[in-house]
Amino acid sequence: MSAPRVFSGQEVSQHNNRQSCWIIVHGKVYDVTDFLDEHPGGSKIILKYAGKDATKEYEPIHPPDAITTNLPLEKHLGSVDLKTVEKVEVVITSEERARQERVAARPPLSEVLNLHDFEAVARQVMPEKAWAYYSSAADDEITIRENHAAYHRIWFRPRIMRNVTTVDWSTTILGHRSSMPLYITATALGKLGHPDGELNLTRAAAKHGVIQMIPTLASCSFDEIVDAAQPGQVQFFQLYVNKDREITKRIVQHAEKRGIKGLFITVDAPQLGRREKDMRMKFEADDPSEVKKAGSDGVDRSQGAARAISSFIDPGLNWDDLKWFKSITKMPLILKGVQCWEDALEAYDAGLAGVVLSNHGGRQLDFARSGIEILVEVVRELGERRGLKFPNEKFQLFVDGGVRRATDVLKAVALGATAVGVGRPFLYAFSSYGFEGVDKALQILHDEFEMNLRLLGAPTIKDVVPEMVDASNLGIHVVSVPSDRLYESNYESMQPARLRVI
Ligand code: 173
Repeated sequence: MSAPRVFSGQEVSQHNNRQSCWIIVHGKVYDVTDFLDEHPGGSKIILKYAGKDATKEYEPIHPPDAITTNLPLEKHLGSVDLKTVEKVEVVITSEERARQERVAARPPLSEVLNLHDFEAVARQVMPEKAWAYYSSAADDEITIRENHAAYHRIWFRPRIMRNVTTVDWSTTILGHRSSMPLYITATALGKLGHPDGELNLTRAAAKHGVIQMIPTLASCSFDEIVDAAQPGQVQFFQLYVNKDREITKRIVQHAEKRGIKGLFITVDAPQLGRREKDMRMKFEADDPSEVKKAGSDGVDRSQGAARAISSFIDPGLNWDDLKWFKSITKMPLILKGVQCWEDALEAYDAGLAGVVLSNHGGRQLDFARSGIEILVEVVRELGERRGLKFPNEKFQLFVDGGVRRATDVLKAVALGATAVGVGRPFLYAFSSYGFEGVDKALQILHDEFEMNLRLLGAPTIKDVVPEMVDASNLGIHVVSVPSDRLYESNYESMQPARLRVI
């Protein structure tokens, strides 16, 4: 084999058009001419970087190996002498300057008192597109709000005169110790919020003894995230099932080999939901002539970042596939995105290790019910039909969506959940403050658990029992509740279509 070629920036820059399109990513030169029309995000964005260094644009939305696994080897042309590459001119707009000023004016972490605060800061300091992507939810965004609001329909029945000198909120999840009944759930594209992406979560999870669920669509590679873990640190893996089952098999078996302790198969996203806040953002960011050309580059670019990169997900996934999953891995299998007792029962009967009662953070089917509401019916029906008691070691119930306080977690635990997944608040924490933000978010939760266990009269998590909550209103969707001012002031109104500035 001949030694890889080293190009000069000048040479690469000649290939700056549709007929011959080379790009530089992480110091390597790729010929993407034939790939232009296959790029899930459309050809236009690649052509913008034709002949140039695309690393900055590429990094947040692609796992590092995306090019190497998708582009035939003969298109890997060699490397480039980076000293000779002209820097891509970054135009700092007045909006960006204003944003950077807001970043500098972030409150110190000592003034961040709760998880809502991270959201309030993130909304102001994150780049607009990243904020739109993380915060968006399906259609009219009714379910995302319901996820949080549902917790308002559950009230406590605390016990008094119990010795709560010492309280302990640690537990076990799928047999693994966790310092609290909570895990960091999978969320895609971490580098949109911070250059270290998901590694912020790995490091904070290690420090606090909580479990991180690694997403299929992380910005960091799977191996980077596993490598960043401390010896003995437990990680789960969230799987989007690829239409090509050989790829799925490779991913799953690799995860198992790397020591992943639970496989959470996402079952609520055969097609990605419409996140209009995200879509509108992408649309507005392009130049006005784009309106006429939408779709002309082979991809409907108005669909937002997530849809563009999700076309590999298999909508054909069905119950018959579970046998196959069992044949390729010994990891415990959990379905993530179960939304009624009938499917929870089917998962139990299929011998799975558990289910996550979830509507994907309100990002999929609008008017899907909250996980906490589904929990109550699952506990009731699986109790009646299979004699199960929850929390249950053999078949564990998890809930995610809308959790902002330890009291939310304790409500779910009282109602039978083993643990609760938290996603966006940690994204907002690292987008605003990096690792220290996630560290602080977890410390806030520890403090909230300690106080709330005392006030509930529950020395340990096992003492948080169904009798400690009144969930009788949970299924009634229209009840008057005191408004949640922190949450409501962060929650952004959706925008209708606007006239263009000509
Ligand atoms: O909710 C999401 O945004 C999500 O799960 C996803 C799916 C595919 C690509 C990117 C994100």
